Amino acid sequence: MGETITLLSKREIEKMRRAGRLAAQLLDHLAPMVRSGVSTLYLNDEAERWTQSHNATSAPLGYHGFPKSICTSINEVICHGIPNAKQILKDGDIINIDVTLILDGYHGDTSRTFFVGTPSSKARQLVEITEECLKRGIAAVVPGGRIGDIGAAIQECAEPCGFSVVRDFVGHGVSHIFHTPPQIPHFGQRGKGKRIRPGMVFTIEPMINEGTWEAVVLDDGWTAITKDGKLSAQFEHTLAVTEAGAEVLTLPD
Ligand code: EYF
Ligand code: CO
Repeated sequence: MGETITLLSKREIEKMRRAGRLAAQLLDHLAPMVRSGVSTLYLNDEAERWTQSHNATSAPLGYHGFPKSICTSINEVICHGIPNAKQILKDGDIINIDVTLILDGYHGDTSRTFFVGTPSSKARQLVEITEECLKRGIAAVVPGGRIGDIGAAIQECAEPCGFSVVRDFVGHGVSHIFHTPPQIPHFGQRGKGKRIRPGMVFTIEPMINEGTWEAVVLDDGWTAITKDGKLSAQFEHTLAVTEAGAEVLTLPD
């Protein structure tokens, strides 16, 4: 028994493709604005303006009461950082920008971690390995395989480098609904978990930490930070399972 995983039709996947492409284009639009001296509220407001101008809406705004249009997670923030006028980017920061937009009723959910100016060598290594973790997770998406294969591939990429995989936040099914089954843990065992089937659409969004994997949520009720205050990085794609493997939906073109 368990929760039902909805398989999307070809028509629905085409709508997810359009939403995913637009979400990736939004990140491309924001990328040159990630500079020292810029506030995270500026990035938020630019994302909101650009999204509306493309006939789409920002899914995070008001979702479970979330107060802004995007998540901006700097340095030790794992995820769900809230944009703020007083939070100014500075040289050496790393920042994850997580966008989800709704186009024609369907969601595109993607994030990248950016460098502000010149990163430390540890920050560069963490961000590069986190992006590689996402690629290895996507490569593990094979019809007939198991969801545990994805997390196992990610753990095998992160942990030999001395990094840890966040447990408390996971990837998710996504469609006309922002978060649906299945959950996609970024840790696990090969051959365990639900079977991966064509028509499934879900995100993989590994959060990889420099130190402990443990997270703490701040008093604002949203912002998750590393328990030891060390760095965290994240990359995310939305993908559709096909007969051949995974089609990444959140590429810019
Ligand atoms: C209920 C939110 C709800 N949740 C998830 C709401 O999947 C996401 N990004 O890839 C994702 C993005 C956002 C999000 C933005 C706002 N929320 C946040 C934190 C806790 C919570 O509990
Ligand atoms: Co997501």
